[in-house]
Amino acid sequence: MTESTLAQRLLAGDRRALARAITLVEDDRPEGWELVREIYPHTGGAAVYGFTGPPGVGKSTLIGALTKARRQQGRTVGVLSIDPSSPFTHGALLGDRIRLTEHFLDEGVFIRSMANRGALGGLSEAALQAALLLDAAGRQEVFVETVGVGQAEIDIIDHADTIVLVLMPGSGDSIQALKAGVMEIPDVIVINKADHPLTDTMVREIRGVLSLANLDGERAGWRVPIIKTEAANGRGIDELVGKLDEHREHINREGEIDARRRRNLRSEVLAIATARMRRRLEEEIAEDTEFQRLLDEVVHRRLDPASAATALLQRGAQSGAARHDLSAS
Ligand SMILES: Nc1nc2c(ncn2[C@@H]2O[C@H](COP(=O)(O)OP(=O)(O)O)[C@@H](O)[C@H]2O)c(=O)[nH]1
Ligand SMILES: [Mg+2]
Repeated sequence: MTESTLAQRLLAGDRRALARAITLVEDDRPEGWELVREIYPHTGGAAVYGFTGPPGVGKSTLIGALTKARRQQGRTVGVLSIDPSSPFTHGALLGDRIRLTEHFLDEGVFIRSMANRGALGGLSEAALQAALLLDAAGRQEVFVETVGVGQAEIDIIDHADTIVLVLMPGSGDSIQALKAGVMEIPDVIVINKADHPLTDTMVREIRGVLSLANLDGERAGWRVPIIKTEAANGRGIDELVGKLDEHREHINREGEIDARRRRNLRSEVLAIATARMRRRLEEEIAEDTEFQRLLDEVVHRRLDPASAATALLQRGAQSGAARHDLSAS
């Protein structure tokens, strides 16, 4: 199979081509990056939603319910799960009662779990590429699931058009999430498992945290809604779908989506460049005796780390070694 055929098949929406393409980027294969280069001009059409929150709150179940709702609207769906602890496997959400078999059999739904592999910039970067592939393949709605916020260098969640923070009542984890300052991140907050008696307490707590952080007002004309759902039985899903659509309308108005995407792409370009520079530097010093001597100086407290870093960079600049082509991945 030549690259161009793969790209053509992908652009035509071929699911097998899509699966193969995602494997290429997941494995950090040069053909994968080439493919993304080729299809990139055809991306930007998908609505990308990021779902984040502690494990077990019901993100996957929620995405399952949203997938069903979107299919009923006749929209095609792509799901990317970057959650090593509860991956989607064929026919089931691993270790879970919720079956997504119906979706796996539906041509209009493409579900993929991404494992932790050593791609440049890590799993999140691979996931970003995968999201582009889904987009190019014509998936209208792309749901991305990740655990936690802000751990990775390149955080896929930052690249969604709409970020949904999912929490559940009565869990210490959720309170942790509140404390971790993640409240600035979401566009929509979902309290799932809302059949729990502590749900309204949780909603009040979150409102409190939002107002303490001065986030309870309008941010760029948008007030973050808190929505109660029971993903497992579909309760609240209609309201969530409505809010997601409202948010999309909001960001589409006045070009807010362009500003958002520009900001995200800026940080992605910087993150990839940083990862490459770091890799190049690591390669340079790997068998460098002079660097070892420099390090000895630091270890023996004759030179401080910052001065050693300055010396390392100056030396690189002088030799020109660090300047050579950073464009190859
Ligand atoms: N009681 C209740 N359980 C739910 C609800 N939504 C999901 N669950 C269950 O919570 C568990 C974790 O769900 P999952 O979607 O895997 O959470 P994730 O780790 O955030 O993706 C599963 O056993 C689900 O069946 C809900 O609305 N109510
Ligand atoms: Mg999950």
